[in-house]
Amino acid sequence: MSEIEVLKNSQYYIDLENQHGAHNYHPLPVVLEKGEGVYVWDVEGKKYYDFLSAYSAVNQGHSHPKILAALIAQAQTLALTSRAFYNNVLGPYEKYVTEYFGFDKVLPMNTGAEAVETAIKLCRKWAYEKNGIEENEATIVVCKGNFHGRTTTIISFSDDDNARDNFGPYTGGFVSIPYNDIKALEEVAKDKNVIGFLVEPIQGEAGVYTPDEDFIAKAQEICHANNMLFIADEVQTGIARTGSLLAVCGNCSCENQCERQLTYTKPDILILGKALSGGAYPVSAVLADEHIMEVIKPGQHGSTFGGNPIAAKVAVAALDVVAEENLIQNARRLGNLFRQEMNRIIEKTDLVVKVRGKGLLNAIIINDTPESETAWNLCVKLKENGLLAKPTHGNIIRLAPPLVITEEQILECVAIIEKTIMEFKK
Ligand code: IF1
Repeated sequence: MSEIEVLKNSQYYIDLENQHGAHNYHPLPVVLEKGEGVYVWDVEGKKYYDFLSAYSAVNQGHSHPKILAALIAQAQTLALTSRAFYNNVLGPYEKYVTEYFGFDKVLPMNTGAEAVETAIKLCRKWAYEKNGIEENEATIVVCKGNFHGRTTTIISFSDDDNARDNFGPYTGGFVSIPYNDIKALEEVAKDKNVIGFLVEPIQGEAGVYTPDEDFIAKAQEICHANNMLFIADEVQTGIARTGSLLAVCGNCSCENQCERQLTYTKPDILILGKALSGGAYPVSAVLADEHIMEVIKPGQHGSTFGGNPIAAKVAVAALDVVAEENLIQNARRLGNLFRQEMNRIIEKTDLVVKVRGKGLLNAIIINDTPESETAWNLCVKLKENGLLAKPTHGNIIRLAPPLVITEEQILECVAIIEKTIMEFKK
């Protein structure tokens, strides 16, 4: 019997995922097939603006030709050696990325969570071997509302029940303080076993919380006054997303070639991921200066794919694109324009109460309870009008397009958002 041609529409693919895949996500009902720059297309051929950018992994735009060319060329040459042997790609990448961000050393990994785990292990080892902290007594400070990944250790210090419940027993050695609370950090830092502060310079998943202007700089001061390492998780905020090379760069915009302006707060350990590859390949990295990184000796940490030749070439291309296409300046300028336009819209509606963010990492707060479906339903309407976005928590919608977006495109997106908000019925 001839096979009836199954109509492979969106529902076909949604059903496949529901039937054969773990239900560890609740995606918006759209099935994507193609991406290019700021646009994605679904299987029915409908075109959308991507206002999530794969959670800030696709800062350089979908399928960037320069990044793909680097990936394809290296994949056709030498994809993976493991670190059992040297290769001719890793060293040049390590030189490039350490000079790009101003650190002595890099430890290459694959996912953001792996890089966060690496930073935690590095900080602990530094404390035991260089500061005489008693074995198993090391404590790292984290913030309430944090999101640093989903491994067992990382969710051990999460206060999001959904991310943490029933995954115990949990890893010890962490103490939690309110985000943006310098006095609380000062207090916990008095404990000699407190050895580090792991923090997102802007809390993305919590709802794009931007701290006080001087929070990061003051936090670093407290760390250094108490022999603690300042550990910046820039997996989501880094690589030009917030209108600076790094969110810890404060108000620098690299126009003056990053002369380490006063507003730059250099972390002791810098964690990168996501857009380090432009979304083309899992690439993450931990950067630190020699006096910290030297505590890791051969055989003490690593991963099969960490720093593989494809990852190395892709990361160089992805960082080249950030500089060549002035993505820092574009994110800063268009982020200001976007918030200005959103504030104009907020004046005309009571559906949205606030817009907040930095560069092109923004969020709007919907005038309803976090338990309501309003933010979700608004995202479904945005999808119908050609723009893809998704709520972070409850009533907060993250709005983060690729940084290659133009002024004309962002104004078109503002028009879509305005139309959707003004027509929306709760
Ligand atoms: C998911 C959230 C964002 C991160 C920061 C480390 C990691 C992430 C600041 C880990 C990853 C991703 C994970 C992804 C969705 C997304 C996310 F909604 F989960 F919380 F962006 F806000 N540090 N964030 O944001 O990096 O291991 O994923 O490469 O798990 O659903 P990863």
